[in-house]
Amino acid sequence: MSGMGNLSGKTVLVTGASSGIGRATALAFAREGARVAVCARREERLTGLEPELKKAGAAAVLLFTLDVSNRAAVEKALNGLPSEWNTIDVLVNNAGLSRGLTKVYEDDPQNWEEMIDTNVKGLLYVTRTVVPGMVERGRGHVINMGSTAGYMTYANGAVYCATKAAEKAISEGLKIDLMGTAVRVTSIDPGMVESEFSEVRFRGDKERAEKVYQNITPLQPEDIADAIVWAASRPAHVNIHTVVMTTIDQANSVVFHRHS
Ligand code: 8X3
Repeated sequence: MSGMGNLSGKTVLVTGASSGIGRATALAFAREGARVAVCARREERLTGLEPELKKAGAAAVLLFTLDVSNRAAVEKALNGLPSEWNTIDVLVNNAGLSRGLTKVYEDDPQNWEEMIDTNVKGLLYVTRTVVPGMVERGRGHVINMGSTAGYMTYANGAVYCATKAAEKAISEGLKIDLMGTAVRVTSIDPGMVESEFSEVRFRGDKERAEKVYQNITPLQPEDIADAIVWAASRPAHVNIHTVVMTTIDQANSVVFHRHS
């Protein structure tokens, strides 16, 4: 049922909303009757989302292009939001990516820069710009995308795992920093999710990407969106710190069950 819960009419910002978990999350908030602002780097992928968000039940929709790793662009876009959009109630720091699956001592440093700039610095830039308003208004919720990768490093994934370990530390620290305010902080930490994640990691190598999900039943972006909406819809005095979730076929970063 849309528009009936406590998210109805709330203003939600989802970064990296053009695909995968971000897109599914934007649609899930739309079904709750929220006012949904979405941003991503790829304008053409965002445009198609507008009618879908409206159809799903969004009370209002705002789309804008943003590369969260560009600090000046983040400040300009988020400080310049139209007045009816600048009171963000829920920020979903979803934008993120992995690049490469390689030994550190053989990797291309460009991969590290993209991951650290987006997953760590991008998250910080957006948070730094949005959270002061939440503190001032006495309400708000920051939901960060973590990963099981932040708990246990896997082979050839040192830097990606490091960015998610950083996300975990930043979420914990932000929660401490916000003590005494009404602003909540949640880290949603999934394992393997079937999205464009592996295709982006392998720079478009679909065959290699498909192998990642072969003979397992991965989580779907909608499963993560469910958890995000659940965390956001708890009563105001309840702070969900972390949600660690995997497919039934995954135990941790490295233990999988592959069907024969
Ligand atoms: C995504 C989880 O294990 O595919 O963050 O890297 S994993």
